[in-house]
Order: sequence, then C-alpha cells, then structure tokens
Amino acid sequence: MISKRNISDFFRFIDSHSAFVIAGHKEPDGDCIASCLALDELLRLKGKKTVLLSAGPFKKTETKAYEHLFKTEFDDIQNITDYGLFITDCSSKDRIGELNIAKLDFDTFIIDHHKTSDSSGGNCIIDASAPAAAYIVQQLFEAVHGEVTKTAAEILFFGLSTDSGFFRFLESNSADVFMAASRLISKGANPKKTYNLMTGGKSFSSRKLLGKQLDHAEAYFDGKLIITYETMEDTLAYGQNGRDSDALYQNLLAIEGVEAIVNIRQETEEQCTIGFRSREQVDVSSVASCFGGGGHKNASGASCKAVIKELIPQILQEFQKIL
Ligand SMILES: [Mn+2]
Repeated sequence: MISKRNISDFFRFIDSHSAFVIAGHKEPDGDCIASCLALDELLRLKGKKTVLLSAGPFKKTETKAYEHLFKTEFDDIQNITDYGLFITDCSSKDRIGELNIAKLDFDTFIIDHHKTSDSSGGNCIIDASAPAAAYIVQQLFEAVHGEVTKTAAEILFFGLSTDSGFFRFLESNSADVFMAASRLISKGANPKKTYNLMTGGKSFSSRKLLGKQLDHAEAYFDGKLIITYETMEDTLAYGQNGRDSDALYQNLLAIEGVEAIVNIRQETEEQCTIGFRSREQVDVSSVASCFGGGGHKNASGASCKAVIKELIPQILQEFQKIL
C-alpha cells in the first residue's frame, strides 16, 4: 500500500503543472499501458492536458488494441515549461526507449514497482511489493477522485491481471490486492473478458514457435535450471507476429524440480535479449543485472551484445553461484 506521504507528493506534483506527458517503458506490456491510460484519465478528470507517449513496439497481442492511443513523439516543445513528466512501470529515461523526451529536461515523477529501481529522492513512488504499477495508480486514482471510473476499472484490472499472471503470482499476503481487485470488479471490470484478452488471439505460428523453443530446451544443475532459445531462423519462420513467452515460461516452470528458466533470443547477428523467470527463492534479477538488465526477483530481463552459443556458458557460470 502506498503511504500518505506518497499521496501528498503526487498531489503536489499534479498541482504544479497544467499539462503532463505520460510515458512507460519500451515494448509495453499490459501493466505499462494500463498504468499510463488510467493516469491519463485521472489527470484529465483534474482538468489537465495530457500527452501519452510510447516508443513501442507493441509486440504483445493484448497490447495491440491500445497502440493508436500513444504518440511516438512529443511535439509541443514551445510550451515545454508547462509540462510535467510521469514515467510509469519503469524508473529511468533509458527504459522508455527512443523518444525525443529522453533528451528534454522535464520535471519528472516516477511510479514503479521494479526491484532494481532506485527509490532515493522525492518525486517518485517506487513500491517493489506492489504486484503491478496499475495497483499503485489505482490507489492514487482513488485518493484523488474518491473511486475509479468504469473505464479506469477495466484497464486497471487488465494491468493488475497481466503483471500478476492473472493472480497466480500472488502469495497469501495479498489480501489488500484482492480487495483492490474487488473494487475494480464492483466498478465494472470483467475477469472472464480480461482473461480472454490476456491469453487469446494468438497466431498459429506462435504455437509452432513454442514447439521450437520447447525442443531447444536443455536442463542444467540436476534440472533446477532450464535454458532455451530462439534463433534468428526460428524468428524468421515463426516469430514474426505475436510471441507468447508467457506460455513458454508457464510450460517450463511446471517441470518438477525446476527453479529457474532462461529464454534467449538472438535479435540480430550480435545482439541477444534474455528472459529470466524463477519459481520461488531464486532471485533472477541478480543474474539479469550481470548482463546489464534487471527486473523482479521472479521475472527479469536483459539485452546484451552476444551470440547464443557463447552466452549459455556465461549464464551457467552466474547460476552456478546461486543454485
Ligand atoms: Mn509492471
């Protein structure tokens, strides 16, 4: 739960500007979009002018319907002093990607729930115990407006649902989160619709790619770690539209005795992205940070200059220390 101090910081920030730019991280997910859109609605309810920005790309199936709501460039530079900048679901300007605002000097307020975030200084609400940025935005919405609107309830429930794996990642200490979810349902959010939006709409080729990735999977450390990958050939054949790495992780994490999963994707001849997931105790954000990335204890990512073959031994070396 956010504190009274968080709420007063937020009030002070929105009172100090007449207009706001709202931006999340690049390759937005449901939570990123939800926290941006609900914040946008709240600010407009307060009579503020808003600009929603995203560097994209909108790769995830469930995010595509929202792409048209976001601009890729801030074009009101002559009035820049009127604007405050909200960054949600990430904590730094380098995570927002190739946006022209990255070079501009804005008064900035950060709303985030990532463990690797730097929580020092004012003008930020960073709560690593929050299951979603949308959960923080919901609390702000309710503090400012009394209750959420139907549109905000729907999008916030979508954000909370995507980041919590439709509540599967939550533990027994999450009563407050379920109470917040209950308030969203009472305002019109629909769990069945949301689940279908999150998990449906996948392409046939995304299932074929899943097959490839399951086939590439290898087990290490007595099956505690599974590493799989996607080559550029796999991407060319099956991965062009609508990947479903969530389904891949869900499948592999179901293996008995497994503690962590690594999924490497060769993006270009010399660039890889790495996805990390863990089930319980293993903190994959510490491994991700060795490769220039970060994230949560149980879900992290990195992007680095590498080829798959050479990267696997390096990843094994880091896991050796913690498994
Ligand atoms: Mn998030």
